[in-house]
Amino acid sequence: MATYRTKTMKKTISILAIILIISTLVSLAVEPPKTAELKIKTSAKCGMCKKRIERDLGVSKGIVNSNLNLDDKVVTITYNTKKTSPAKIKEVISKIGYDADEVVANQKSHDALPGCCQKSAAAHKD
Ligand SMILES: [Cu+2]
Repeated sequence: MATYRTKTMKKTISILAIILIISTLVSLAVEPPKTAELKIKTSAKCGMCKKRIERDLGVSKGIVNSNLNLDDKVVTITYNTKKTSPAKIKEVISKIGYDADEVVANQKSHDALPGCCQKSAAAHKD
């Protein structure tokens, strides 16, 4: 009788373990990717601005990838939606010293940029 009970328990435990493993695998497979893409218009002027913005975004929480197009000054950002948000990202760009859509550049950071990178500078690429 005792052996029978032990066997049944072992069976129950292994069935429960299998159910647990399967449900974990299913939930992992169903989870949608946590990244989204975002385009932000900036006040970047040149290649230095591009490098500066991409570098600083690169070390910011939740940013997976960023690429600034110098033709239209739009930075395309891939970010982790669980770790950051469009509002936070715009705030980061403002703190680097650049306008980010409706968020105006942090004045102190902007004024600390090289002259050719400031908003009053004439348009140029390098
Ligand atoms: Cu610049």
